[in-house]
Amino acid sequence: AAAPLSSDPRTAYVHLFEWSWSDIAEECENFLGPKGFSGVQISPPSEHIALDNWWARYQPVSYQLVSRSGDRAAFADMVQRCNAAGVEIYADLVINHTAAYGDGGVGTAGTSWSRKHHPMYGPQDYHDPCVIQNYGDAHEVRYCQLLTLPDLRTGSDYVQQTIADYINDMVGLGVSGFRIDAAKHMHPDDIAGIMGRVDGNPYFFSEVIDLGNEPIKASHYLHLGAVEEFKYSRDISSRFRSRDLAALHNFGNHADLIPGDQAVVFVDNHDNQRGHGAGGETITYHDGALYDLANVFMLAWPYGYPRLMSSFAFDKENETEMGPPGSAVHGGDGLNCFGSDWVCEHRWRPIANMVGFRGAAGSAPVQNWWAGGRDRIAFSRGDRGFVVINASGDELNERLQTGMASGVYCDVIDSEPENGCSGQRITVDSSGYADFSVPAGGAAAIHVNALVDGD
Ligand code: QV4
Ligand code: CA
Repeated sequence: AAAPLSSDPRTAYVHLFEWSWSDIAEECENFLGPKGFSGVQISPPSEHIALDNWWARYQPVSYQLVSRSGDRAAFADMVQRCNAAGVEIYADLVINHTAAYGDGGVGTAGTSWSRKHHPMYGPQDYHDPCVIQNYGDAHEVRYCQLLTLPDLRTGSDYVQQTIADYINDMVGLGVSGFRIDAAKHMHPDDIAGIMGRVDGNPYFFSEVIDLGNEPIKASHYLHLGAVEEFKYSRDISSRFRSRDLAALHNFGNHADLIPGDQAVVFVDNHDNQRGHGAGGETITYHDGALYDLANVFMLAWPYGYPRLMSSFAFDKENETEMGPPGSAVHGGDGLNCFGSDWVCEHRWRPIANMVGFRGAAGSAPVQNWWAGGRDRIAFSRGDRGFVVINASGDELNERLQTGMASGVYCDVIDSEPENGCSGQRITVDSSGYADFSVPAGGAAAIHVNALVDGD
């Protein structure tokens, strides 16, 4: 049941990693809706092992909607309020396995569990034990355990129906889509069997880490919906790290990547920002302005459905397992972002305002491509918007063809168009040219919905 994205008005969504349901509800109303975000990926909502580490969320104990992020009532309230703000909720579905850590305990809803003994499952519902060692063996990847996580018999009618009941419970509450965690570790036919039991037509996207060197490919999952394109994450980081922007002129447009209308794209995710999953040279919030630039490019470029990462702060060397801060994001003193334990990358102005750019650009094609050396680029999206990215160490001063109608536009990287545009303004002349001064490591962007003064 693939919901095609090409004709949808979806712009970009944000993974509010480990945010509470009440914080997400407020963020939908106060920020995401007004700024034109189309969705939120939430942390896995089911009961999980009681452990402070973030990865506890990926060890389900039961399918009750009672987690560190909140209880069922808070979950239902979030979904309803986000939907009312025009923001879809995408739940992270951990269905390949159940809990392992400590071999038993009491979950976040108070459920006692032990290995392969849960309210909804018994030992008969799991594959025979073996541990994945060789990612070159597709059968092993699917029928053996990821780490020590007991591997569900996802081909069985009972397991498929139990998982579908969990999904349908959330669909009934208004959830619009689902990330299929560890999809690589389930046969596509098993996932299709689950989807065949699902109500409605939610938006599914599969996590299949395919960097081209394993037998299981992202393309094997495209008939099920969208797929997270990890090659995009790898390539955008390597281009921006090496300041090789001129090479981006055809980005995403080669046979190696999955079709853009089925690709979920991102600079970093909750795994590779901390060296789990496919990591390496991934650019993250730790990289500061370079992270802004990579996200500005992603949001301006017409390939895939962009997912922004919104992190909590951690020390890259010593805190990769650490769980979220105890404090709320929306506390008594207002928003607890910026310089706090919540990083809120999605609120960094260049990133946040480029979501509006993406909405304004719609399906307009890339035109007016300009490259000034390797590390400075600019392009338009038809006559809907124009962006300049300067990854060099020097200020950029250029007169460029924007492809846009004449007028005075707000530079949305520099200020808020909806608040009178206190920052830099860009004047496009009657032949489409404008003068740009862009600081070293900075960007500038204008679009049709940020017109201060038309002719
Ligand atoms: C450990 C040892 C074992 C040992 C065992 C003893 O590693 O060798 O035998 O303890 O109990 C956690 C711990 C891990 C622990 C395991 C079992 O980190 O050390 O085993 O639990 O208790 C997240 C984390 C994992 C975490 C897991 C479950 O990244 O570290 O494991 O949650 O809590 C591949 C997959 C891809 C996957 C990626 C990380 O193809 O699907 O690895 N990505 C997704 C999620 C990811 C999540 C999972 C899958 C699992 O994005 O966040 O893993 O649901 O590339
Ligand atoms: Ca499996």
